[in-house]
Amino acid sequence: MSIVLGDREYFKDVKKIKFEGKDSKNPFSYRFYDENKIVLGKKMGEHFKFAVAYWHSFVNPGNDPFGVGTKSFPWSKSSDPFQNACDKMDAAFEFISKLGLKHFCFHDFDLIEEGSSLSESEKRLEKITSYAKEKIKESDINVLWGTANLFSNPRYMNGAATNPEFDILSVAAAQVKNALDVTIELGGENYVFWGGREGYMSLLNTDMKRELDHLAKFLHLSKDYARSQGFKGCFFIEPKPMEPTKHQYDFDAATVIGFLEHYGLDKDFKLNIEVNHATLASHTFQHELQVAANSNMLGSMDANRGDYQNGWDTDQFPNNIYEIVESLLVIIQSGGFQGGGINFDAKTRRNSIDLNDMFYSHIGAIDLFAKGLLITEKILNDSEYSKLLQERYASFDVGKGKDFEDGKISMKDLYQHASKLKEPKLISGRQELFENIINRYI
Ligand code: XUL
Ligand code: CO
Repeated sequence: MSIVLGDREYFKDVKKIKFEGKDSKNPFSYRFYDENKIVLGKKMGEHFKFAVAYWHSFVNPGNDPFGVGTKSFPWSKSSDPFQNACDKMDAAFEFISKLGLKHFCFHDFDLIEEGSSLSESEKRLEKITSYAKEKIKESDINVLWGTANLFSNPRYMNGAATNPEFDILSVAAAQVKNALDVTIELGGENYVFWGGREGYMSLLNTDMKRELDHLAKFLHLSKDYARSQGFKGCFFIEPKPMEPTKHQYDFDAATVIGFLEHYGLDKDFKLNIEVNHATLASHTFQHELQVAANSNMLGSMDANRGDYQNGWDTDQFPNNIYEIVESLLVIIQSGGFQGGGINFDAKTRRNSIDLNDMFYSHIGAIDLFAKGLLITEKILNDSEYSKLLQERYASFDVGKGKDFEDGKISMKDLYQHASKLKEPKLISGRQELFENIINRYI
């Protein structure tokens, strides 16, 4: 059966977004994002690999716990789920290409509505995958990562891979198998596991050790299956400390790295770090990136921001230049993302109901990262920042300090060195000076 692609234009008012330079007042232009500009040795576009999140932009109509959706999308109006899915995909590809981006991320049932049985869902996924393959072929848009939604269906109320019921765990496994098949079929570059409801509400009814063992087995089986199907990409775990469960098992980067190493998953899995998840864990985003980078596991990031006054995952589009510059310092100095890129896991506010709002939000965020990268380049190349940081550790570059780093000195050697010292001189951390240098370039 030959596939006929839809030809409706959904965003008629908007032409392709172009780079117009920093003085542009055109809200449909980039002021800093110049895809092919070489910055720090690489094209801007390659540093970032921006991706649009299917769920926030094309599926979620803006419902919240107090009210139904406010956004009436012109796609997905048919009573036929396949037609809806094709319309949604046409809109998504039009939007992504008008932004001049090359990637998107999806959950299985963002692509098409879940069926009433596993086999019905599987048929639907097969159909929309064929359609997506054609859309990918006729564009230069690819899948940054795919994933399975293992948290919306009521069957997952007690978790998926960590559910106390084996039958539910196996339904989750079937769903992951299908989502992996779709990701592989579409040439997806990576696959994400966000532990949607993998956690607990009360420890009283929870055997935590057993649930963690199950989660590790589940991830091993998923990885082995994907590899057996020829998947060469990276698997990412996305840490989050809470919400929807009181305590999520993938709490933060350090917890996840410990888990991966403990269960022998550290060769295949890296991390997808999300801004608002970091702040929910009482860390800065920069901290989480650095922890991942320390273990050579900085795979990808989900870009958004939280709200200083709210204690939940508000998933707002990023707009804080200080946070982005400090984060880019970590990302660039650790050699960039391994396999992944920057997925806009962010939603426009519930009252931002125009289609144009989807453009403003993405343009603003893309430009923020581009501006941040230009600032980062200046800080690293023109300022005394790197030198000052290096100097702070200069006592480990020579003599006994170097021997210590090289593992050539014992506890007794340290004792003898200390015994010969008077009280060591105190040296300032000069935090404000470091902050001033960053500010000089912002
Ligand atoms: C939830 C979240 C998810 C994952 C993908 O907080 O971030 O959207 O990124 O399941
Ligand atoms: Co996310």
